[in-house]
Amino acid sequence: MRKEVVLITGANGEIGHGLITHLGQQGNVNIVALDVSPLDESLKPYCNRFILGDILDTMLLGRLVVEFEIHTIYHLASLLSTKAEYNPETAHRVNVEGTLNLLRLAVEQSQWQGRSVKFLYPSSIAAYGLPNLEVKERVGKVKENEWCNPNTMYGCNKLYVEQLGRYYAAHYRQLAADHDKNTIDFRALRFPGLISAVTIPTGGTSDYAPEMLHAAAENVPYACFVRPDTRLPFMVMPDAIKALLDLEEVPRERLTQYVYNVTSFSLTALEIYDIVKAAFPRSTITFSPHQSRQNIVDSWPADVDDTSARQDWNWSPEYDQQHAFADYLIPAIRKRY
Ligand code: AKB
Repeated sequence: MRKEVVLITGANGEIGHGLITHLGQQGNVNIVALDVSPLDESLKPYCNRFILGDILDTMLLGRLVVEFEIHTIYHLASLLSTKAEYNPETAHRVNVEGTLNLLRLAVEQSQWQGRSVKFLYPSSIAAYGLPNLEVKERVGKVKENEWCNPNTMYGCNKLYVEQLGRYYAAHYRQLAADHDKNTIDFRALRFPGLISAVTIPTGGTSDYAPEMLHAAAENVPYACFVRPDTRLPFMVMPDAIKALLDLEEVPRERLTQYVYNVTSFSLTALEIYDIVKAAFPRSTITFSPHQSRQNIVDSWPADVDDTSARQDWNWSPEYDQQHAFADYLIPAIRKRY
């Protein structure tokens, strides 16, 4: 008999860390983790198996089918927005072709199991693209189907994968005589910028917020790469994990869409600076905008409308701005350094 497991790709990433730690501590699922770099020591006790490998390696994914009965996939592996701009074609391979490999794996698993396999996918505010700052300020909160004209390879990849997920869930091989409607149960979240007390992201463009906070706590000078008035929506990592798990749990018939915005609070870089300075008065933070990265952040919305998630599956973040900094980020980061 094959073992029933949850597969988590991108295990070493920020969300991977949070998710594996949370699921591992609950202890009621078997976790198979996959990443291109060796698994972080802190995650080892929570994983039943770690596989060092690439999601582009189809032989490796094929071997997973032989060994495991995968009922849920959290496909977290991705090249983030800044990194992706340094090699857009590589980003496309990892973010799109890699995801296609996982979608095929999910289809194969669902055929073996005679039931649909849940596929949880973290999309992003990078899927949006606003033409200029005047529009960004004017539109405020954006809905899922508005302003989907991303300016980055990462954003294009996220938007396309959302569509691929919808296709695999509803129309995959629609002309085949044995066309099966219940192949993949695809569910995606458009996350805002994420801030964790435990890990520092690499290669993102919303990273100035966590970087500012961690650098201040470590007493290392930090030059913020966006202007003080730059506004983005954010969420702390425990709420990102909560959103993924809440969405995973909800019965399919309650979901009216495949992709949901989720968010918690919206802040300017200056507001983040003020909070960080108040907590770490000796920190040295300056603003030194990097024009190209600034342009990317300027094309992302100042806030998102998560009404659909609130209505369909009672989404609500546990941490508002005050609670996020005062009760989670600052105490945990202070302890860490
Ligand atoms: C990035 O900056 O690339 C990510 C994101 C907003 O998806 N944090």
